[in-house]
Amino acid sequence: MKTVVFSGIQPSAQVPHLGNYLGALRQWVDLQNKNQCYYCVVDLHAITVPQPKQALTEATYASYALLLSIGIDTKLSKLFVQSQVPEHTELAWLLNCYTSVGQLSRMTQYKEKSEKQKNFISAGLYDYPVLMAADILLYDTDQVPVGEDQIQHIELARDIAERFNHQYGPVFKLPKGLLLKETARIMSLQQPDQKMSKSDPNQNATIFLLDSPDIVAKKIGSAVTDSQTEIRFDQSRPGLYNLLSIYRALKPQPLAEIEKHFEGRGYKELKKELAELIVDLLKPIQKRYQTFVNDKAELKKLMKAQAEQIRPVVGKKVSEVKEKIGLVI
Ligand code: AQP
Repeated sequence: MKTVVFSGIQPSAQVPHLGNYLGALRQWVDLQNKNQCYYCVVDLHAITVPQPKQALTEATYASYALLLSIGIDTKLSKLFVQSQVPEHTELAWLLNCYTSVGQLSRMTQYKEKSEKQKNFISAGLYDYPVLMAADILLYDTDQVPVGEDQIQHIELARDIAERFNHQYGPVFKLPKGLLLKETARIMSLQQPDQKMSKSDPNQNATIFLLDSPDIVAKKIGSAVTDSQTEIRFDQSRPGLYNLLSIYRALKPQPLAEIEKHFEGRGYKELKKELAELIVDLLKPIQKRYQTFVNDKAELKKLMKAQAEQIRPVVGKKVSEVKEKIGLVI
C-alpha cells in the first residue's frame, strides 16, 4: 500500500507565490513518484472571504494551470478542483457535528483573517478548518505537505478524527503534516515579521510565480533589510534572514559557504544574485504555463475527468461515515 498524500491551494485573488512554492508546492512535485497523491485547488476555502466572481474563476484556472506547470503530473497524481467533488462538503457537514466551537475559536488563522475583514465575517471563515479536515480525512491521508501556517489545522483534523474513531471505531486515519523546515514560513519582503501572503495588499511584499523578471528584480531590490552591512544567517535580522533562506532554498549549500560567498559584499549584490535565481526558477514554469492556460477548454476537461475518477473512492468513505453515525444510506 502506498502512502497517501493530500494537499490543497486556494485560488484566492492571485496565483500562487514563492512562499507557497518553497513551503508546499515543491514537495508536492517530489512526492509524486513514490506515493498516492491527491492535490486540489481548494476554491471552497477561497470563498470564505469575499472573491469577485470573475477573479475566482480566473484564479481557479490559473492555479490549476500553474500546478501542471511546476510539474504536477496527472498520470502520477490526482489534480482536481475541490467544488467538483461534493463529497468534501458532505463530509465537512458531518464532521461539523464532531467539532466543538471551542476548538474552532482557538484557530490562529481565523483570528488573523477575521481581523482583516472589515464589514462581514462569514461563518465559512470560522468553519474553514472543518472543511480542511474533511479534505484530508476523506482520502485516508497519511501525510499533508504544507507550510507552517497550516499545522494547527492538521492537528485539529487529527483531533476530529480521534473523537470520531473513539465513538465509532477506526474509521479515519490520523494524518501528519509534512514540513520543509527551512522554508516552512517564507516571510513578506516588506514586513519580514509576517508571512508572505497572496492577499497582502502591498504587492511588493510577495513574489508571484507569474511575475516578470523586471518585477522580480524590483520587488527583491526593494525588500526590507536593516542598517547593518555583514551578510550572515542571523534570525534577529528577519529581512536579511528571509532573503538568505530563499537564496539557500534555490541554491542548496551549507550556510557558511553562502556567508563566505558574500563576505565583504553588500545587500545590493545579494539582491541581484537572488533575483537572478528566482527568475531562473520561474522562467521555465511561466513558459509551460502559457501553453496550459491558453487552452481553457482542455483544462476544464482535465479537471472534470480527474474529479470523476476520484468520486467513487470518496463516495465510499462518506457512505462508511454515514453508516457509522446511523444515517440511513
Ligand atoms: N509564506 C509562506 N511560506 C511557506 N508556505 C506557505 N504557504 C502559504 N504561505 C506560505 C503554504 O502554501 C500552501 C497553500 O496555501 P493556501 O493557498 O492554502 O493559502 P494560505 O496558507 O492562506 O496562504 P496565502 O498564500 O497567504 O493565501 P491567502 O493570502 O489567500 O491567505 C499551504 O500549504 C500553506 O501552508
